[in-house]
Amino acid sequence: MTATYTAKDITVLEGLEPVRQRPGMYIGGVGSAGLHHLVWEILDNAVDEAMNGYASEIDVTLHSDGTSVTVADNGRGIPVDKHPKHKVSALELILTTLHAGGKFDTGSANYKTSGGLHGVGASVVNALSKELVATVKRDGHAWQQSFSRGKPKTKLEPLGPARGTGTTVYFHPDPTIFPRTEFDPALIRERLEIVSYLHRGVRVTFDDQLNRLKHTFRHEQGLADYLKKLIEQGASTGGKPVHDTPFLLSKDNGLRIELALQWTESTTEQLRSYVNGIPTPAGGTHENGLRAGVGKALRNYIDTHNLAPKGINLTTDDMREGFVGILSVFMTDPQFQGQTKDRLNNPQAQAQVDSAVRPALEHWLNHNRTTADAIVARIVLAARAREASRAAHQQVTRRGADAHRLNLPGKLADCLHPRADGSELFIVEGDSAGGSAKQGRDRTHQAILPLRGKVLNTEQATLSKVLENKELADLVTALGCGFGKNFDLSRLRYQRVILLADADSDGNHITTLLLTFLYRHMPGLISAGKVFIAQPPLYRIDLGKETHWAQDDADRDRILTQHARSRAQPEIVRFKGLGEMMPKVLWETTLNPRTRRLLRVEIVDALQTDRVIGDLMGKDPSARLRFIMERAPEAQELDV
Ligand code: 28F
Repeated sequence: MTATYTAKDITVLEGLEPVRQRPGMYIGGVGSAGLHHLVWEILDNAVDEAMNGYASEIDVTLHSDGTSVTVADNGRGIPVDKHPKHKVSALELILTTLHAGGKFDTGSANYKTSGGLHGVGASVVNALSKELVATVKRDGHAWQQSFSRGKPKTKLEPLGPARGTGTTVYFHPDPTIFPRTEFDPALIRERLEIVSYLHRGVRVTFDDQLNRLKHTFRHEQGLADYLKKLIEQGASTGGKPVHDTPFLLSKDNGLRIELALQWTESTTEQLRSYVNGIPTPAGGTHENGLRAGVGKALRNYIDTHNLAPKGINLTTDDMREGFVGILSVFMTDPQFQGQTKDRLNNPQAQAQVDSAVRPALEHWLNHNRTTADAIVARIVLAARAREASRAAHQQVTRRGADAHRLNLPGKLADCLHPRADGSELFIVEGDSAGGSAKQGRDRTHQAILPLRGKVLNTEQATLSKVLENKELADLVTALGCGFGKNFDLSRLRYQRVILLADADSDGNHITTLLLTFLYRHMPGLISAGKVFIAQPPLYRIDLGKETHWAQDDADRDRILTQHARSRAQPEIVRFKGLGEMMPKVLWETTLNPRTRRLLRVEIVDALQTDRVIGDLMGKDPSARLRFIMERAPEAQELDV
């Protein structure tokens, strides 16, 4: 039974001066993150009221000035009765004194975090706001009190009869404390959406008056909905789930734990964890407990049903590959570590999560055998991939630097001094082009690897397909630096990797496929600036004794315009393909470091690249169509 608490229960009283003297101590800093902590603090109080079962709605407004916010809940309303000793209302006490924990509610464990960055209480927000107005509806009436920089500007004033109950807090951060007071609507929206996932059933609305957008979030299925969203997001970039039904857990054993997880074909692990609704991107003991619990449950299942493949040992890393999960724990007195307090430290959380997850997951695996076997197959695949790339890796390292003793692909025409400065590997499309390149190159520094036809589109292929593809396996061996988890830039056998394909759309397609493979499986090669695209000429333009080379139609027209006045009649030859070129011409125009033009491949915006590659190369044709239609105006040539 919940004892009703009122003003008399507020004990420890401290002034707010220290907060304005050293705000960083209370909100981590006065930059954008600190500014947004003011929102999170007030929001957490409303969420707390919802978590304790008294509020079902939370409404957040970013006002059109973009620098003030209102948060409202339909909970019980902060008590307004006068404190017997301090002669002021509970509301005023709560907003003007820095008292330890948050609200005390014996009904359910009080999950308010105490101390540190989180749960510093609404009083800190008050101290750091040039204006704050609190409105309370309870006992059939409404009350309001205004503050400035933590000090009351008015008494608690009755606003007359009111229907319903709840608390509303409007605040405008103090520009003398925060250099910049513009809020980020996207950040607020994202956090509110997560609140609606972590607290299933609570209706969270966001009225973004700055952008005139209104959002409503409500997820009865909580984490299951959250996981579905993450899976849908990842599905187009190789993250298709390997089983339909996710594993869901909700349990209270000293701490409350909620979990949703699913395995996909992706090669990365995606785990989002929260403590009392607060994100812990740096992980912590709760995540360690989850990994331990999952590892043990899977190992027990595999051993019980004798599913371990012969000759390959399965590691916890193999179990994490393709794993997508959301872990949300609620506990009293969480301890956060690190400057930005984004890691959970409580030691007992590890055992508590582990002992909740392991038996539940093991039970689920044994009662969903088809799903369980699909998950085990995914883990075995990860193990095979790891073994394969390790074998390729050892292949290279075992034979040391001496390229000739390596069992390099037969098609590779290696250079005399791989690994030396200036050593380059040209990946050339097609055997005929490969022939011209082998003849025209500088053998000391330039190696040629001809690739037959179109390489596999790894964006749409599962990991096993990628590994079976001979062309890509040859490429990995020739490069020598492994891929995926085993990528090791220091093993790269050349200083530069140059993609050389015909100057037509087929060539562009090959280049894109290769870039997709490199970006997905050895992004380190690209981010180290090792990958280039050669620019072979599409036209040769002879003007009298002069010869000019054009990359494409626009280049050709520019050259012709430039020499419009020359008396000589221009002779134009269009190259059908690299294989058509005399080796000497290929050397002069494309291979010779002194005369050629190379494009260095760079990842400017990883997120954007990830999305574009996913759209362009992934399974979802509508995304590709959208991409093309959006860029059609700027496309010079569309080979359809
Ligand atoms: C917009 C932000 O801050 N909501 C809140 C409550 C409700 C109670 C409470 C809050 C009593 C004396 C500790 C009401 N009735 N939204 C919010 N809703 N605080 S903050 O009480 C504070 C305690 O100090 C509340 C009965 N018990 C608790």
